[in-house]
Amino acid sequence: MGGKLIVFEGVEGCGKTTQLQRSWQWLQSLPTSCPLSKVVVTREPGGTELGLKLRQLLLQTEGKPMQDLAELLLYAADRAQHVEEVLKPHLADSALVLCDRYTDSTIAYQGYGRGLSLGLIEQLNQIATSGLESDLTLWLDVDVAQGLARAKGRSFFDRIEQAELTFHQRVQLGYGELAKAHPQRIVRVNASLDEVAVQEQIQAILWQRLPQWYEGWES
Ligand code: T5A
Repeated sequence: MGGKLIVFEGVEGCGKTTQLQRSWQWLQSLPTSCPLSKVVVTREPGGTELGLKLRQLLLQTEGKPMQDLAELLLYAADRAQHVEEVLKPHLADSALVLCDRYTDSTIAYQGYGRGLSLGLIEQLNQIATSGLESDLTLWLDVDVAQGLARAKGRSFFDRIEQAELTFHQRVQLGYGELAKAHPQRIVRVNASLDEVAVQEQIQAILWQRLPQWYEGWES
């Protein structure tokens, strides 16, 4: 595949959606001589029509509590659809794909957060993605309480955001472990700073990676 997959990850309120949009705008603004065919923005859950319905089910606060295993399988279903319908076609078309959350979210949230088997999750991730990994994952690392305070600033606080603090702390621990285990793929960004300072770090990382990915890229 000619394209590259860049994933934005982190705990609630880490600012990934904000930074993904800013990165998209910056990449679009680069001179046309830069060899990027197109830059695409997508997300999990909810990057497809089916995924939007699954996202609604996953984040709604009404009804009986969702079983952890049911939650895991719904995220896997969303991913299986997203990989085939969105990611693979765009990557085959040499796009640079910016994705809000991917496989590491499931390891951090359902594995470290809910305590489900990491081996099972890795197997499911493998099945849902048919082995498609990110080329770069930007882990926006922010203190859990700081992130939740940012998220609380919005009117709607979804089912997962409502989980107890210790759940979010386990998720954060999961991201730390993942970053240690995959130092090439996962790069930590200090997300406790203001939006501009966070974006500067991301641009510096991308500025290093792009010439490695695209022949003829002048940095
Ligand atoms: N999930 C997902 C799983 O459990 N398993 C999985 O496999 C997957 C794929 C939905 C939920 O699904 C879970 C994780 C999530 O709980 P989501 O749509 O990514 O996933 O939901 P959120 O994490 O809630 O994402 P959000 O888009 O809502 O939050 P972000 O991306 O962390 O933050 P953002 O950019 O929207 O910013 C939040 C607020 O902070 C401000 C923004 O203006 C905004 O108000 N902000 C800052 N404030 C100060 N300083 C900065 N640097 C700031 N950056 C942003």
